Amino acid sequence: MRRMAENIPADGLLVTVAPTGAETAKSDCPQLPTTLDELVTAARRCQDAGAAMVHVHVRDDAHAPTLDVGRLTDTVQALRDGTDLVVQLSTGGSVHDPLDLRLKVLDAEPDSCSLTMGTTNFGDDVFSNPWPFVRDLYRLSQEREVVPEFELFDLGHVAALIRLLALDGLPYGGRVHVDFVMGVPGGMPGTAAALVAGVQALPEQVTSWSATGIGRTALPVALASLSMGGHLRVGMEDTLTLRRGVPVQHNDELVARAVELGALAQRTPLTPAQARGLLAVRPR
Ligand code: KMH
Ligand code: ZN
Repeated sequence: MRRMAENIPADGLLVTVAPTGAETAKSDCPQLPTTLDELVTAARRCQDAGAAMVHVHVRDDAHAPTLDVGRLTDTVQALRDGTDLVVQLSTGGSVHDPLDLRLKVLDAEPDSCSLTMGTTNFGDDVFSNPWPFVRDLYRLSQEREVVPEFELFDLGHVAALIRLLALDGLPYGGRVHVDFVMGVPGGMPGTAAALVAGVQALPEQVTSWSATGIGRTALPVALASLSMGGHLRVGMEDTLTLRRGVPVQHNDELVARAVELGALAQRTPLTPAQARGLLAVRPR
């Protein structure tokens, strides 16, 4: 792995929060932040608890996932007004979103965007990321100067990342940040063994990596990531319970737990400004 950016403490821990996602219905989880006000409040609380980046899925007035560019743009602006967080928009959307709309997400001018490195079975559905789409989205992110976070759901996605970087070069800003999304039914399991295999396979251009475990794999993945010096993503997109029978009420509970685990591993949460340096996002 290449050297980290200047002025980023070696013990720094990037905590990303994914507060909403596209899979959980508001009716099943009324505390899920789905309105703009709820999202900004949740993001602010998460920043206060130690998060430095927010991974955003937007909902419409009926609380259903949407990729409406007007809403995405307003959301980016509201998060910039209400927090200092690095704003990352999901280009994954929901499994039902068409590829052309997913490319349009970059019109909302986020700091960062997710970029999944291949198609994966996703529960009973398919999360479609054909290779030509991956390349189109990557080249668009370079053109628009938006820093991608490469989402790796499977070991094959690491191989695809190696191929992409060889063909199309480095992202805007020159740093390469990846996130292992583990424990999706159909993707790699949320285990320490799978994470070790993924990290060992990363190309040398990668400058930072984080991991998140879906559902009950959240804790094993977080502990495995910390044990290897990785960063953490947490949030209600991925995990709705703190432990069996104890629902998450606010995303900042998950952020606070990540910070506590980090403290045990002698890691200090990065500030949003430090995260901007780590990821080399464009100053806006
Ligand atoms: N909602 C999933 C189908 C991303 O945000 O880029 C895809 C997802 C990944 O959440
Ligand atoms: Zn997402």
